[in-house]
Amino acid sequence: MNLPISQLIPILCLIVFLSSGSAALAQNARNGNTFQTGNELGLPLQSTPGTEFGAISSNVKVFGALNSAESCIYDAERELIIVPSQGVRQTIQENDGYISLINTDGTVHTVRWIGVQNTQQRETLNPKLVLNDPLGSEIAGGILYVADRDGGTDSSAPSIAVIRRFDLKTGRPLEDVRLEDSPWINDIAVAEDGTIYTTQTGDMGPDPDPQSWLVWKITPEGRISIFSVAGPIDKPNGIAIDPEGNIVVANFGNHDILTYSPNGELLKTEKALQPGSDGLEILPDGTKYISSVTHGGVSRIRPGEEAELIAENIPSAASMCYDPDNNQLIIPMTSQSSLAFIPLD
Ligand SMILES: [Ca+2]
Ligand SMILES: [Ca+2]
Repeated sequence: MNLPISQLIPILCLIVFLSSGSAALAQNARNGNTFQTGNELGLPLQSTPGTEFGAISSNVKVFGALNSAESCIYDAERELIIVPSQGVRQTIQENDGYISLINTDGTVHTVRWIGVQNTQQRETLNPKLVLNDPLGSEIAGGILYVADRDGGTDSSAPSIAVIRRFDLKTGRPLEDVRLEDSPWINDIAVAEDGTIYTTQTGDMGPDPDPQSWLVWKITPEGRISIFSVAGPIDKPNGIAIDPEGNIVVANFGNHDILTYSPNGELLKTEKALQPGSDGLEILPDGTKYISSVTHGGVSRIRPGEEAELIAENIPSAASMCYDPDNNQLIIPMTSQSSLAFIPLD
């Protein structure tokens, strides 16, 4: 073919256009569908281009939304309670966890904020969304942290602890932290400098190995190490940072509530009124609230005082959170897929 240059230019332009178009298509296929959060209650449930969202009428109150929720965390910016649901076990269905936004009166704001997509749709998202069996949750530095795990789908797929991170504003998944040497983690706390502490409750059956009871530390640079193992640590569950920046651990295995300095020195041992601790919340004045997941009571320990029970017989009282705007504790009752609210005085 011997064409004059004036005829070649449009053909070359067309080739460039087509090749850039196919490159864009390939890029889109690689990137998958854009990650989106779910809408608050209304229609449509998920943002759809070209469709206007209509919020549910203000005279409609909705309750429910949860499925085996183990923890909650108060989002002071939104004035909403963030609640991760585990869904079913890994052996039944992977990646079915989701995160709800609950109003402070217990009504539902958003059933599925993170995790509006089904398992198959999540595979194609960019960034990809994975939320398997989320347990403890925490907010720090504009990031939502959730203790989760991968694997555990059958005996050939070992369970590995993973800390999921999400941008608190947009809900977009950020980089995970994988703890290759831990099968699963329970609760999570983040210090002011960004250091993450997380509990590995470990062996709970007869003849347990105390070396499996430990607290992990992850530096802001991502270095993973053991903060504390065995000793006074007995099946650690709840973890929180106190107003002095110390690390407080609630043992599931006995009554002890342990306070450690950031360099790992045991500073104080207090006692909850019941063993089986799960939830641990520390208020700005240093008052500790501890829920027993096995005995159903909530212990309050005011600084320098003995523990007192402020509520009893709450079924599977797990990793609670505190709402300072309404001065109330919120307790996920995992086995009941419900939230308990306790106004404080
Ligand atoms: Ca699940
Ligand atoms: Ca817990």
